[in-house]
Amino acid sequence: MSDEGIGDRVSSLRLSRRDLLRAGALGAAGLGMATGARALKPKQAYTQQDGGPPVGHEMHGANVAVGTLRPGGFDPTAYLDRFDYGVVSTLPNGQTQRQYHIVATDQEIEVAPGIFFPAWTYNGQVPGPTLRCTEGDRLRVTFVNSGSHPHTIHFHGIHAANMDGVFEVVDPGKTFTYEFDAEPFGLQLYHCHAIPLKRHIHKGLYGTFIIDPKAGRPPAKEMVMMMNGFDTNFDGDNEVYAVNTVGFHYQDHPIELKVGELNRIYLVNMTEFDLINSFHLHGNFFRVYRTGTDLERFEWTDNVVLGQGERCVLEFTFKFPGRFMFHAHQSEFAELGWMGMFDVKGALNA
Ligand SMILES: [Cu+2]
Repeated sequence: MSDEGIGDRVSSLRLSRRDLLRAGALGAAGLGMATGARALKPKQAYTQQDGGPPVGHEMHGANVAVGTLRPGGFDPTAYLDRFDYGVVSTLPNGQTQRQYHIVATDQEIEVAPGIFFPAWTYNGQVPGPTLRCTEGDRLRVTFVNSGSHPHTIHFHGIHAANMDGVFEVVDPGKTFTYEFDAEPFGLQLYHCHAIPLKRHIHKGLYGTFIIDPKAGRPPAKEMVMMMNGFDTNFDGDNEVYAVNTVGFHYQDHPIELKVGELNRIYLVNMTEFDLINSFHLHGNFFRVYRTGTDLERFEWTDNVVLGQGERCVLEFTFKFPGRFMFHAHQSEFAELGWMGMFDVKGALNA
């Protein structure tokens, strides 16, 4: 490309970044979430001036979120391997007990720089905290509903009917304690089951729930990835897609991996409104352990498709150093935020 061509591209990007920041600021001021959401759409990145027509050329694979997140908010990078093991004690019968405390609140969250969404949260974040335990542990989860609507926590797993978080709806200001043994081992999840379910889930009431096998899994760099989306203008369709809530976060902040090191992703799909979501890895293949409930049987592929509520454990090792994309293989989702990058360090592992 000639210098002139590069100059054109740079100046159009610079213009677009100002435009996008302005759009984001509008969103931040609560004047137009839909306006803010458009900041994620690729065509907006190539507008010559305010309201002007798109520039004649496109730049593929260069969709961006512009600006930075408000300090002090949810950090998707920290969320990757932040596990809540609860308050641990031993019961008289020798069983390990883990006590968790979860509070539902109404809280505005940032789903892309300057784009805010009025969420309902578990412990002030979307997704909620990743609860982690070992198969056979006794779990006691105290749930306080400090939100404005009735909620519950419905855990996936094997437990009694009255611990299922469906019929025992917890009204605002009320408390409920769920108590059950952790089984089976695998990658579970939890979410609100109050009705209308679609609304309570898309507002953000869900989280990952890992039950480790008693002997554990092989040592690895572990990452929790919740595929989700946000309907920022409430038209029944998502405007922003992500893993772990913030569109394009891991593109702007690549996840560092090492050549030859085992990586493990706990992948969960809680995307509302769309029938499926998917995870595709570049330059590599991974093992897929469906629901994480079997340590032996797996599928060897580079793309896995999940319906809502489905999850799987992915394991892979990089042979080559460099930057490798991971993203939804639905191009629309990828362009609206569900796009990330691994930055693999080290020498070729021949
Ligand atoms: Cu709810």
